[in-house]
Amino acid sequence: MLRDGFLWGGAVAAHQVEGAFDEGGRGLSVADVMTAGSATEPRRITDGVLTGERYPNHKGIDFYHRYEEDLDLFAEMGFTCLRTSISWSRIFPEGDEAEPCEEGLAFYDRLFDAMLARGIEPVVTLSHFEMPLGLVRRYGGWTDRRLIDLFLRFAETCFARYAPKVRWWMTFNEINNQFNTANPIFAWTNSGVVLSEHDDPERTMYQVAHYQFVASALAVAAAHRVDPGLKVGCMVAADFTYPYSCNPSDVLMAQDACHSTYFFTDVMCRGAYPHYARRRFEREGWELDVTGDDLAALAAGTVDYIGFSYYMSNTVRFDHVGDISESTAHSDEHMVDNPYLPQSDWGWTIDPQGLRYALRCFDERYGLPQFVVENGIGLFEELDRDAVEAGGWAVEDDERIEFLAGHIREMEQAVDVDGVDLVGYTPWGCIDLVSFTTGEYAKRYGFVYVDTNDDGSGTGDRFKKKSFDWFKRVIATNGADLGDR
Ligand code: P53
Repeated sequence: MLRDGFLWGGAVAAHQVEGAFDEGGRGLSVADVMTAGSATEPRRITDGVLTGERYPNHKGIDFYHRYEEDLDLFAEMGFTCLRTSISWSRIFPEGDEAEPCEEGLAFYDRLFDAMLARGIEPVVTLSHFEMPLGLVRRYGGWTDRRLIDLFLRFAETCFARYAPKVRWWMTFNEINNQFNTANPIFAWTNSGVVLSEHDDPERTMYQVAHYQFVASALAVAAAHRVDPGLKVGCMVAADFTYPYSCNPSDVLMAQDACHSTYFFTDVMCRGAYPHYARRRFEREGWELDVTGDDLAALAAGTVDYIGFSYYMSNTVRFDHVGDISESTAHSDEHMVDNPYLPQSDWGWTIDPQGLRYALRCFDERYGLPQFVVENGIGLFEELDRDAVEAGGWAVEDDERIEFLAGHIREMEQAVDVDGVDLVGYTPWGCIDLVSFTTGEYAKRYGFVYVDTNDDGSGTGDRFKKKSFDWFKRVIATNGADLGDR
């Protein structure tokens, strides 16, 4: 049984839903210079906003203006929480102003008040893939140590303003994703860095990660100074890696691959660098900019819980070397398809048991509370207008219901059988939004369909899918009725 008061909801991020990119005094963010792509064509990062290019995040799903209506739908499903992020450039348009933008702060006051009025608790990520572009232009993003203080100013401003309304926080979304060197948008959105422009991209990655660790730890301590009851978590992408076979070379390679997640959780949960990382820095001869004060800050700012996204598992085979340049699914040349598991239309492996595996891995290693803050499947879907006219569902998304039910069942096993301390579950893209990796509307995740298409057509109106009623029942029974059997 999931605990009483288990947090059921959904997850979105400011840049993928809000739109209104130039309203309310907002400055440009790194997400505003990413073009639209597709499953086969990568998004590009342009030098500023160029005419003739299409930037889907400028419009999102217009949540900035339509959030009341969306929150009504979430409340109807019975959400007890909603995860979203604060657009940093709404609060500090260029990133380094001395004072925050009151209009931006007021928007999130209205949004959080509207959630609370409906019994929906806000769960907030400070930096979800969108730092102010000004910080990239003037500081080179997170390669500059001064970003620590600028982030802290942003974090402290948010804690002080919203503490009574927002109890659950996370610092950096999927902080480990920037180690995915196959696709430049990861380091760009996390850190404002184009890794290929650096002589030693890996060293640069570790340096920016270090500054973010310090910033995150200082933010945890700052939140607790404002109110010891605030819960601040890390947020990592928990796509763990399996060995392709019982060949010990595959097993060791998979263990190494898991370090790309553990490296981040080790530092943020334990407050110190793990041995394997320090050895690596020595071996490579990297003299990273790490001070004694930094290390003290890490130790004093360990997180209260582990927030993580789970979409898929990975599999590696030591004697396989593949071409990953065109792949949105494989981020490492040793990755192979798992012969036991199906895949989504975007090549993402479907593996419900992998969620239980992730929960157990974190529990055994840290024993901290956990929060599944993203999980879901992107599908191609079409609005069934006739069905809607007849009072039915916009889409019969049985595949999504099956996917989510399977994952919730494994999550319940992790709680009931394995004793994992699980706080809540917020499926990704509870309302259709702009995909991060491809910039498409066509990759849909929602319980709610949004009538906006990649060719610019659509009314922007919202419609319930079959999964809407299904998830409502799941929440009403606290996960007992998964309705798929
Ligand atoms: P989209 C993997 C690869 C890319 C992004 O992704 C990811 C992950 C998860 O391990 O991150 C999250 O929209 C991210 C969201 C994003 C979501 O996955 O490309 O936190 O912002 O939208 C889904 O299908």
